[in-house]
Parts: sequence; C-alpha cells; structure tokens
Amino acid sequence: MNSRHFFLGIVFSTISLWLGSTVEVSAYTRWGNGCTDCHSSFDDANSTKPGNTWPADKHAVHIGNMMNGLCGTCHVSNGDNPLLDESRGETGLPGVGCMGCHGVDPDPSTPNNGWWGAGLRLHHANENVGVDNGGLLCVDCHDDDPPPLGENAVPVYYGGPNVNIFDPCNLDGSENWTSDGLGLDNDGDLAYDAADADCPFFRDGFESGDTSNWSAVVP
Ligand code: HEC
Ligand code: HEC
Ligand code: HEC
Ligand code: HEC
Ligand SMILES: [Ca+2]
Ligand SMILES: [Ca+2]
Ligand SMILES: [Ca+2]
Ligand SMILES: [Ca+2]
Repeated sequence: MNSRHFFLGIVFSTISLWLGSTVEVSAYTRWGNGCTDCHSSFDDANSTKPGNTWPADKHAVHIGNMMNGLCGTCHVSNGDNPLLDESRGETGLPGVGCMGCHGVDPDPSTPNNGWWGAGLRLHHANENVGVDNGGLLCVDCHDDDPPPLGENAVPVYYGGPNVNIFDPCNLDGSENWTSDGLGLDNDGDLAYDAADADCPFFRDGFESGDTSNWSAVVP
C-alpha cells in the first residue's frame, strides 16, 4: 500500500470506528438502554443480589421509602426512561439523577467529568458481572475512571429535603431497604458499609478501640 492509500485507510477506519462508537455509546445513558439487559424492570421486586428481596417493587421503594415522592430526582418528565446523571431536580436537590445516590463526584474541579459512577462501575467489574447484550463491559466505554472516593463519601442527595438516607456507611441503617441488611458498596471494592475500612466503627466517629482521646474524667 502506498502512503496515500495508507492515509486514506486510516481516515476511513477512524471514521467508521467513530460512527460505530457513536451508535454504541448513546446506548447506556439511560436506565432502559443497557442496565435492563441484566437488571429486570425497576417495576418489579427482583434483586440482582443473590438471596436479597425487596419489600415491594424497586420503583415504589425508591419513591416511597428511600424518599418521600421526589419524582424529579430521577425524571426530567415523569414517566421518561431516566437518564443516569440528569433529572429536573427537586427543592434542595440538584438534577443529577441516579448519581445523586449511586455516585459521588470524585473531581468537582472538572465539570461534567462523567466520573460520578466510578464506584458503581468498579463494583460491577469486581463482581465480574460479565457483558451486556451488546457484548460490552462497563470499562469498554468508561476507560478513564479515576479511583472512586471511599465508602464514607456522602452522595449529594443523602440527608437532603425529604430524602430518608443519610449515611453511606449505613451505621444508622438508613441505606438499607431490603432483606439483606446491606446498603450499597459505594466505592466498588466489594466491602459494604461498616465492613469497609473507610468507615468508622461507631456512629460517634471513633475508628478503633484506641481510647486515648476519650475523656477520662468521670465524676
Ligand atoms: C452485565 C450485567 C449487568 C449490567 C449491564 C448492569 N448491571 Fe448492575 N449489577 C449486576 C449484578 C450481577 C449486580 C449484583 C452484584 C452483586 O452481587 O453485588 C449488580 C448490582 C448493581 C447495583 C447494586 C450495587 C451495590 O452496591 O450493591 C446497582 C445500583 C446497579 N447494579 C446498577 C446498574 C446500572 C445503573 C446499570 C446500567 C448503567 C447496570 N447496573 C448494569 C449486573 C449488571
Ligand atoms: C435517594 C437515593 C437513590 C436514588 C435517587 C436512586 N437510588 Fe437506586 N438505590 C438506592 C439505595 C440506597 C439502594 C440500596 C437499597 C438496598 O439494597 O437495601 C438502591 C438500589 C438500587 C438498585 C439495586 C437493585 C437490586 O438489584 O437489589 C438499582 C438497580 C438501583 N438502585 C437503580 C437506580 C436507578 C436506575 C436510579 C435512577 C433512575 C436510582 N437507583 C436512584 C438509593 C437511590
Ligand atoms: C429512583 C428513581 C425514580 C424516582 C424517584 C421516580 N421514578 Fe418513575 N421511573 C424510574 C425508572 C428507572 C423507570 C423505568 C422503569 C422500567 O421500565 O424499568 C420509571 C418509570 C416511570 C413510569 C413509566 C411506567 C413505569 O412504571 O414503568 C412512570 C409513569 C413513572 N416512572 C412515574 C413516576 C412518578 C409519578 C414519580 C414520583 C412520584 C416517579 N416516577 C419517581 C425511576 C424513578
Ligand atoms: C456502550 C458504551 C457504554 C457502556 C458499555 C457503558 N456505558 Fe455508562 N455511559 C456511556 C455514555 C456515553 C455515558 C454518558 C457520557 C458520560 O456521562 O460520560 C455514560 C454514562 C454513565 C453514567 C453517568 C455518568 C457518570 O458520572 O458516571 C453511569 C453511572 C454509567 N454510565 C454507568 C455504567 C455502568 C455501571 C456500566 C456497566 C454496567 C456502563 N455504564 C457501561 C456509555 C457506556
Ligand atoms: Ca473502601
Ligand atoms: Ca439491602
Ligand atoms: Ca465499599
Ligand atoms: Ca454503603
């Protein structure tokens, strides 16, 4: 091949790669386009976690237990197929969609970084969940995730107006709404809640049995 053909060949394959990936990457920006390959509908009570059951369908538990209403945390307009990181928001709650609870911004100095879900994606990778119906892993498209912040990093919706979840370490039980007693593995290292070394052992924040900082004054 002379250099001109080689050059055109590169241009052509770059364009087809680009076109191919444009079609593919639009797929995963909404819950119904990819996530449901493995997760059944949000409108049933099935869990992807073995042995775990939801007390009612996931839509209802998210709306009625984890929150008091707040359709705008997930929807731009009610009934749409939710975007993962965009919604209309609610009073005191920015329109960041599922990422208001299932992610945390690891780098606020880089706007629109697309890295909020780094912990969620690492959980999928470490659990070896395998490929979606298109044969892809999360990392095939998300190849520049930084290390997620620790389990104890507080997602923006937690503790917000009419949100009933407060602590990603789940020491108050508020991150668990199902039968297994566990909340989320927020940073994807497979250790949940207080079993994660990022979390303090006790609600007052003491991290170990080291009593040296306790007041010894007992009247
Ligand atoms: C290839 C299959 C697959 C795809 C695609 C997939 N998931 Fe999962 N997901 C799983 C499995 C399996 C688990 C349970 C792993 C375990 O045992 O903790 C899981 C767990 C989760 C959890 C719970 C994490 C935790 O901390 O316990 C959430 C939330 C979740 N997925 C959201 C999503 C979203 C959002 C998408 C789409 C962007 C998605 N999943 C796509 C298979 C998949
Ligand atoms: C107010 C916080 C909050 C918001 C907003 C939120 N979630 Fe969740 N979600 C949770 C918590 C907490 C759990 C874990 C409950 C448990 O396991 O006890 C969970 C669990 C899940 C699971 C795991 C289901 C399983 O298999 O057990 C999926 C999937 C999920 N959420 C998807 C979504 C999607 C998609 C969105 C956005 C459209 C969303 N969530 C928005 C807090 C939230
Ligand atoms: C935690 C995120 C979340 C919240 C909050 C939420 N929704 Fe949804 N909603 C979803 C998801 C995800 C779907 C897609 C369901 C599916 O097909 O898997 C959906 C689907 C729907 C649908 C289509 C029919 C159906 O049930 O599938 C309607 C209508 C709807 N939502 C209305 C509402 C209303 C009204 C509120 C507030 C009272 C609300 N939603 C709050 C996530 C949410
Ligand atoms: C076919 C390509 C593709 C695959 C595979 C894919 N995504 Fe995405 N995802 C995208 C694109 C494109 C966006 C929107 C651009 C952005 O925000 O970075 C996105 C956005 C997201 C977001 C919101 C952005 C943020 O801040 O994190 C989450 C969460 C997410 N994906 C989770 C997952 C998970 C979990 C998997 C694997 C189960 C997965 N994605 C697999 C292409 C993909
Ligand atoms: Ca951790
Ligand atoms: Ca649980
Ligand atoms: Ca963890
Ligand atoms: Ca947790």
